[in-house]
Amino acid sequence: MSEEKNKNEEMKLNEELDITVTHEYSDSDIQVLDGLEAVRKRPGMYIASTSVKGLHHLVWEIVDNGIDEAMAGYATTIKVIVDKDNVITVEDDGRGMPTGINEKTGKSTIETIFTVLHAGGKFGGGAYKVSGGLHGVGASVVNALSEWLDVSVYHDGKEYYVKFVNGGNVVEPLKMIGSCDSAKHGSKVRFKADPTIFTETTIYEHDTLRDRLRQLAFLNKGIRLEFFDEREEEEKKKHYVFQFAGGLKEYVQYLNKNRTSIHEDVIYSEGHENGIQVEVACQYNDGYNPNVYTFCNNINTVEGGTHEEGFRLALNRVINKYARDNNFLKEKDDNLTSDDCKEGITAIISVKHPDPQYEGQTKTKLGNTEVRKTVSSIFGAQLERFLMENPDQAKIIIEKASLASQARMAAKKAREATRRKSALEISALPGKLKDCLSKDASISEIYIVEGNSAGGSAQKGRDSHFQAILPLRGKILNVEKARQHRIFENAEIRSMITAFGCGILDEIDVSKLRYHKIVIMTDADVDGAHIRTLLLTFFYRYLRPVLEGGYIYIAQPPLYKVQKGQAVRYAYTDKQLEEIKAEMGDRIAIQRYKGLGEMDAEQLWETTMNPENRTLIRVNIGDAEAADQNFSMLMGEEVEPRKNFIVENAHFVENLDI
Ligand code: TTJ
Repeated sequence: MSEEKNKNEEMKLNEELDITVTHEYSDSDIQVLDGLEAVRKRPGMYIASTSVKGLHHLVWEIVDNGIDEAMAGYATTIKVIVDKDNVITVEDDGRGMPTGINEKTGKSTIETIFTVLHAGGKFGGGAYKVSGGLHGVGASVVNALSEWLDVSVYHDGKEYYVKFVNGGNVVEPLKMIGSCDSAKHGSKVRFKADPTIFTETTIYEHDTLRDRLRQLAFLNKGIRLEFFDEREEEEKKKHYVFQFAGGLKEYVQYLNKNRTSIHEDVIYSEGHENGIQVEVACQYNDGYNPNVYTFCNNINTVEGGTHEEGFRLALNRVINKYARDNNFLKEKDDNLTSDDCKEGITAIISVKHPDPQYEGQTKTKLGNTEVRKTVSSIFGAQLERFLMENPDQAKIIIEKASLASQARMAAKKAREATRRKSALEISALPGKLKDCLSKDASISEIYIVEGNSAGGSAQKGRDSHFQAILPLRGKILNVEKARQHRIFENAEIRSMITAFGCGILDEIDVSKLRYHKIVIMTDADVDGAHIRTLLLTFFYRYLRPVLEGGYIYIAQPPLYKVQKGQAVRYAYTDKQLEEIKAEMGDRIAIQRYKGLGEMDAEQLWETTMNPENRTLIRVNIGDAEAADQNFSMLMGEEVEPRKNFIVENAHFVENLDI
C-alpha cells in the first residue's frame, strides 16, 4: 500500500467521521465519554442483550471490520483468538487503520473511531458495511462495554498502539511504539468484555465462534478466517482455517454432507445488477423438506424477504418452463407449485446491498423490493442454463418435483379427511392425555413422557392442577423420512397436535397453545436421546413458532441417587455426584438411574417435576442451520456421521440447545 493512497483514504475517512461527529457530538471530551456512558447505562439499546448472545456480538462487531477490509480487497486473512482468560484478539492483514489526527476532535482517528458512537459507519472503505445496521453499531460500542481494549496497527515498518480502560477511557493517546517488519501491515484489536455489564457470563462459546467464522468464510468467498481457542485442552487444541474458494457452492456441499444428493452438481450462480451483488447455490437431496437459508450482508435473514421471493419465483418459473418445453408436463397438467419445486432442496441465497431495509418481527426480513427482480433474473438465467446443459440432472430434478406434486395432492386429501374427523369429534382430546385442571395456558405444563410405566409414575406424581401428562408408546415417526400424509396418520403425532391445540404448519396459531411449557421427559440413555431428537425434529418442522417462542423444554431427571442413612441426595451430573460424595463422606450408597421407570411417583415429582427443585432446559433454536444439521445427521441414512456424533456428544441436548 502506497503512503499516498493511504493518506487519501485517511482523508476521506476523516471527512466521513467529521460529518458524524458534528452531527451528533461536539468534540469535547466529556460529551464523547457521555456517549459511551450511555452505552454502558443501556447496553440493550446497542447490542441485542447482555446475555451470552450480546457477548458474542462484541466479537462479530470487530470481526466485521476486518471482513470489510478483506472484501474491499486489502486484507486476505482475519484471525480470531480466544485466550485462556476470555480475552478476544481479532487481527487482519489489511492496510492498517489510519494513524493520523482527526481535525475535528483533535484526537487520533483511531481514538475517534473507538470513542465516538457510530463513527465507524463507513469505516473500511468497502462498498458494503457488512453488518448493514442490524448490529453494526461500531467499534466504540465494543470499547464502551469492555474492561479494557487495545489497538495495534502495523504499517510502513512501524507499530502504533493505543489502550482504553473501563469502558473507553484512553490511557495514553495513540503513539508509535516501535518498529516492525517493513512488509507487515494490518490492524489488531484485543478486548476483555466487562463483567459488570455482562453479568450472566463473559465466557465465549467455542462452537458458536467456530461455526459463525466458518459461515462467514462460506459467505465471503476466498477470505481466510482463522480461529484458535487457547482455552481448549492441549490434546483438543486445533487451529481452524476456513477458506472456501467455491463460496456458497461449498456451503451447500457442506450442508448436504449428511444427506444423499440426487444429482451431481451444485447449481451455482452469481452476478450483480444495480449495485446489488447476488450469489445463489442449490442442490436437491432425497429428503422432503426444503432447507433454504438467506443472507443479506452476511446476516442470516431468518424471516426471508425479497431475496428469498426472487429465488422462489425464478425456481418455479424456470422449472415449469423447462418441464413444459421438454414434455415432462403435458398440456392438461397443472403447473408445479413453488413447494413442489423446493422439496428436498438445500439452497443458500446471499445478497450484498449498500442500503438494506429490514422488516418483520425480529428485523430479519429483507424489504428492498428491487432485490426480488435482481435475484430472480440472475439466478433464473443461470438455472435455465444449467438445466439446458445438464439434461440428465434436469430430468432427475423435474421428476422429483412431479412426485412432490402427486404427494401434495394425496396429502391434501388426507388432511381434509383429518380435519373433517376432528370437526366431528369437536375438541376431543386424546384418550391417553391426563389433562390438568387449569385452563390457564400461561401456568399449564404438559409432560411428553416416554413409555407407559414412566407415564404412570408421572401421572401419580404430578400436580394435576397445572401439570398434564401425555405418555407416548415407543418411538414416534421420523418426520424427516416421511411425507406429510403419513405424518398425519401417525397416532402419537395426532395426539400431540390435539393436546397442544394450536394447529401446525401454516395454520398454526400460537395464541391457542394450551400449555406454555411443553416438557420432553425421556430416559437419560441413547434411546431416550433418540426419542427426544425425533420429538424436536417434529417440533422444528411442524411447530416452529412454538419452538421459537421458547415453549419447549427438556426435563432433567437425576442420574444418581446418593443415600447415607436417612439422608437422600440426587445428582444430575457426574460432577455433582463427585461434590455430593465429597460432602457426604464414606458409607454411602449410590444408585445409578437407568430410566425414569426406576423412580416411583414421589421421587419423580421431587427430582424432575416439582418446580421448586427441578431443572428444565429450554430449547431454543437460535441457529436453524445447526439444528437442521444435527437433525439430518441424527435422522439420516448415513450411519457413520451419526455414530461419531453420538459417541462424541453423549449429552447432545446441549448441542441442540443453540
Ligand atoms: C481506512 O482507510 C485507510 C486505510 O485503512 C482503512 C481501514 O479502515 N482499514 C482497516 C480497519 N483495516 N482493518 C480495520 C479494522 C480491523 C479490526 C479487526 C477492527 C477494526 C475496528 C478495524
